Amino acid sequence: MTRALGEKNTTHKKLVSWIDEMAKLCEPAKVFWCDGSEMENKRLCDLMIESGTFTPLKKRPGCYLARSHPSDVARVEDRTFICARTAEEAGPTNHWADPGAMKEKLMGLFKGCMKGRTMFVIPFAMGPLDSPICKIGIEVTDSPYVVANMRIMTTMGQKVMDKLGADGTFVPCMHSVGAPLHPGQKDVPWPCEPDPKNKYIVHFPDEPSIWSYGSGYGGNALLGKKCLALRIASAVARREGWMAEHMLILCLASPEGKKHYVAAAFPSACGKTNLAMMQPTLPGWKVTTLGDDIAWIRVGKDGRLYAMNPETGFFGVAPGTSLKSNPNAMASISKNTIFTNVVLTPDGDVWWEDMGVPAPERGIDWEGNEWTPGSGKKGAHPNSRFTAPASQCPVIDPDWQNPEGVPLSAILFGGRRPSTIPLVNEAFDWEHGVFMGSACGSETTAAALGKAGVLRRDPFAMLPFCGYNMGDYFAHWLSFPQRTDRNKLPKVYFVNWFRKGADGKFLWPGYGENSRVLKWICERIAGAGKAQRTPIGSLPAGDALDLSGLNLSPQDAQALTSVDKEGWKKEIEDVEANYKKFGSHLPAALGEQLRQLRQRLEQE
Ligand code: TSX
Ligand code: MN
Repeated sequence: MTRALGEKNTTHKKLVSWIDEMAKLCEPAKVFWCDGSEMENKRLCDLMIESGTFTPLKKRPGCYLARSHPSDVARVEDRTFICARTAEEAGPTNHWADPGAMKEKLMGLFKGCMKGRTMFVIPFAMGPLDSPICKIGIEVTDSPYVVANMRIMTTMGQKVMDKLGADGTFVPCMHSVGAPLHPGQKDVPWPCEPDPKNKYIVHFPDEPSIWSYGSGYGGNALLGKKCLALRIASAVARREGWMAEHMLILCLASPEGKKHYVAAAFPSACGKTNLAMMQPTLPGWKVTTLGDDIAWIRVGKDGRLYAMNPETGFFGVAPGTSLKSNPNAMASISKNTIFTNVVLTPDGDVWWEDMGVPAPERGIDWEGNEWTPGSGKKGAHPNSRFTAPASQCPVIDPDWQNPEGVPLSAILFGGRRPSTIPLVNEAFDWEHGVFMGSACGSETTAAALGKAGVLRRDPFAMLPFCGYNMGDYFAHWLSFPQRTDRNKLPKVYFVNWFRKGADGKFLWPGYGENSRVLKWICERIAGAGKAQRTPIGSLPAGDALDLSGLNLSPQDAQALTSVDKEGWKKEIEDVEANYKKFGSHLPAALGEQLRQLRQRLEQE
């Protein structure tokens, strides 16, 4: 049997009838069932070259540049909704909307929204197909750009359809750019809804299903990622007894070859992708990468926590990515990569700010205009991106697609904290670790929305991604000692690469030197590393951090690993103020952690 490109490729009755129903609603010119093949991808990329969406890059095989509409450059948090039954279930950190009223609104928006366009049906899986927590989704979209990106970021195509079979379960994910094409109307390179008030990123965690309208960009449109693998998955994981987290996963191997798997959560602009692919400066130590953004974590048969990356690609921020900050990311994007909103150079390559190579004399900026480095304007958008296959990362871990995941030795939380917070702090126990996660936060950088230089609490780096009441999410984390032997749980740490001295300069060199911190963590896990017990947690003992060959003054080393008592008193007040918004949903155990911390500090 041969099948023509785009023809139906399933016998799944519920899926076929849902697609029929969606086609009736959206009124596309045609329906295209994706199989994920090389030939299909080539066809779609050629069509996008023709429509002006894609510019092929002469200097990089299999690479394309896309420029978005200037109004469609980032996730739209204020247009993101959780449609739980009650506002209380969505909680104080989410925008809630009544499910019935929102469904009605969406029916109106999606009515005829794909006129003149092709409706693509994308079968995708988050996680290896034979993982016990793999989830299959079907994304329906009128954007070929979304298809090409989903092909890199997820397990996508015929193998997923085959796994789904005739009656498997899937998460319906509806997406439209919200720009129907009327007869005779000329298409644009990046169709979308220009009115920011008319975009909707909507989650129905109880069904579960996802509806996204008006944006073609990243997390708004690639529905497997933030929408499914974090917001929906976090709600499902709570019901099923596992965790969906905004975490990188790495493997650290010691010179003796002992492997430790570590998951780490950081708010945005802390260099999560850089840490995931880090090159240790300590001789003999090796880092391999399992993921840079999302970790699904469950209790394994042996009672340990196993982490798995549900994605297959990196959707990374381009500006700042260089051979210096992240050589492994630079190698990952040398081929088969989609670039969005970066500079096009005259020789058919890409460029962005802080790429570590001289800017071209002239180029085309992210808005499609002639650009010179002297113009005073940025050439690449600060949120410009690369979409690259994880398999192309030179240090991808051999177990990155192991369906069982990898056993975690440690969980790290972190943030951009210029003062008070030490370089590394080990939690006394699981509950203290959950407290650290709940107190996670970062000083905003110029690139972020709103003011720069103010502390924003971002519990577990999940503020925009938790699909239910965050107080209940804290309680879910606290439930893990009841799900397994607490001695088998990973140790928890809070790290801060961003402490500054009185002169306003970073005290810690960061990047590959962070291996010194990871080494101490490994030694602690092995039971050897020395620590000083302080009121805030266990810090490295005076000589416990390997600082050999580092040009770090004893005063700076001391500042990085000691307790700033006055700073911590302020910290406690701020965490307590942040806790207030959770009301009765705040677990008593966290109030207790706060009380004990305050007491320990006062007893000093
Ligand atoms: O990614 C970063 N990491 C983690 C790397 C494995 N960044 C970049 C953050 C923006 C995305 C860092 N920036 C890190 C870090 O550990 N540390 C810093 C702060 C810093 C910046 C520049 C220097 C040192 C520290 N440069 C010099 O001292 C020369
Ligand atoms: Mn992220």
